Formats: sequence, structure tokens, C-alpha cells
Amino acid sequence: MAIEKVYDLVSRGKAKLTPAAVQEALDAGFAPADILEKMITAMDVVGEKFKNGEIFVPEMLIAAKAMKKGVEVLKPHLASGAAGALGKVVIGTVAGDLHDIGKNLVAMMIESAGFEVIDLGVDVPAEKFVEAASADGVKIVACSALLTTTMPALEATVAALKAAGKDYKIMVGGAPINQEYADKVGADAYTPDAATAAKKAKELAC
Ligand code: B1M
Repeated sequence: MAIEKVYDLVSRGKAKLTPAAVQEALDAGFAPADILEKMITAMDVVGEKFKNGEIFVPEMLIAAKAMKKGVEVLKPHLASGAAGALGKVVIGTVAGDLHDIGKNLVAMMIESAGFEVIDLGVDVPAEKFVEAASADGVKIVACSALLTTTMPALEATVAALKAAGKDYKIMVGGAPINQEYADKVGADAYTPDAATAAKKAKELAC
């Protein structure tokens, strides 16, 4: 099945072959959200293999590259809104953390929901978040963290953003984050995935 091929290619890090397989799955009538879900599942399997010592960082990296290539094909099918109408969202992955696939998906869905997205990239120090968030029209600051070791950086970022005292909402997310942690650090919202993040951003901004 076309969608299983996508799963197989991403989990094996076949960046050159993945885009065509994603297109094939789309042509076969699979929903873009389901294809994306398959790719995320493939990354989960890659993560498990890494945890079990079956693969190492280079394999995780090539799987990430394959997923990124696949997402490029999916992007026009997932994103559709008129960017900018709802205000600005500053987004980034916190200091010390290089994971950006989830953050990029959140950025894409938020943009599609009608926001202008200012993407600060990965390994973003708290001060850089604060500086970018001080621009006119910033309604939301969205911080992603994928490592338990970067959760303190997320906490420090939220604290710095709150201390700046500006009128924006702070959203947090990423695999190790949950509602309890978001409440503890004083974020305005936690969401588990990109689609929910976009929905929540609209609620917070409107
Ligand atoms: Co890393 N890595 N990694 N890695 N990596 C994980 C996260 C890990 C769980 C793997 C494992 O051990 N099972 C583990 C973390 C363990 C932990 O802390 N609990 C881990 C580790 C240990 C590491 C290194 C320390 C390994 C090493 O060097 N020894 C190292 C750290 C580097 C650093 O950041 N300083 C490292 C490096 C890397 C690569 C660079 C090789 C690569 C990243 C490439 C890239 O992103 N450009 C990589 C990858 C690919 C992974 C896994 C396999 C996949 C991550 C991913 O992209 N998932 C990952 C295992 C896993 O996640 N299952 C793993 C798909 C993506 C769509 O999901 O990012 O979770 P995710 O995003 C989700 C949600 O979390 C949510 O929405 C998305 C879904 O819609 N979300 C938000 C994310 N941000 C959000 C923000 C929001 C709301 C929702 O609001 C603001």
C-alpha cells in the first residue's frame, strides 16, 4: 500500500525516494493528515530503535531528512489559510535543542490558520525569544522542546517572556511536555500536536 511505502522509506531514511512515495500516496487518495501521521509513527519507531541502541544519531538524522522531504510535498495540501490576518506568532525550539520537525509542523499549521509566523529556528536563547516577541503585533510566542534536558530551558524562556510583561500569550509543546508542566512553568497553553496548536492559537488570539 502506498502509505506503508512512505512509512518504510522514512523509517529507513530514504530522503530521495520519500517525496515520490508521498505523492503516490496522495494520488492514491490517502488524506494528507493520515500520510503525515504515518511519517510521525515512522519517526517514533526510529526513536525507539535509537533508545534501544539498534541505531545511532546519523540514522536519526537521515530519517529526519526523509521526513522533511516528505513534508515538503504535503505542505501545500495541509496549509491553506491566508497568512497574516490574525497577527504574528513567534516560534522556536528552546536553547540547547536541535529538534525542529515538530516545531516546523506547528509553524506550518499556525501559518495556515491565518497568522504571520516568525520562525527563530532551533537552539534559541530566551533573550532571542524576548527580543522577537517585543515586535508590534505579536499575539503568541510558541516554544518547542523535545528533550527532557531542555525542559529547564523552556521554563527559563517562559519566565523571561513573562518578565518582559508584554501582551502576548505563551504556548508550549513537544514530546516531554504535558499540561501539568505547562501549568507549573506558567505557560498560557499546552497542546500535544500541531493541529491542536493551530486551533488553540486561534482561540488565544481572537
Ligand atoms: Co533526537 N531524541 N536527539 N534527534 N530524536 C528524541 C527526541 C528521543 C525521544 C529519541 C529516543 O531516545 N527515543 C530522545 C530524547 C529523550 C529524552 O530527552 N526524553 C532524543 C535524543 C536523546 C537526542 C540526542 C541527545 C541524541 C544524542 O546526541 N545522543 C540528540 C540531541 C541533540 C540536541 O537537540 N541538542 C538528538 C539529536 C537528534 C537529531 C539531530 C539526529 C534528529 C533531529 C533532526 C531534526 O529535528 N532536524 C533527532 C530525531 C529525528 C529524533 C526523533 C527520532 C524524532 C523527532 C521528530 O522529529 N519526531 C525523536 C524520537 C521521537 O520523537 N519519537 C528523538 C516527529 C515530530 C513530528 O514529532 O517533534 O514530537 P515531535 O512534534 C510533535 C509534538 O511533540 C508536537 O507537535 C508535533 C506533532 O504534531 N509539538 C508541539 C512539538 N513542538 C510543539 C510546540 C507546540 C505544540 C506542539 O506549541 C508551541
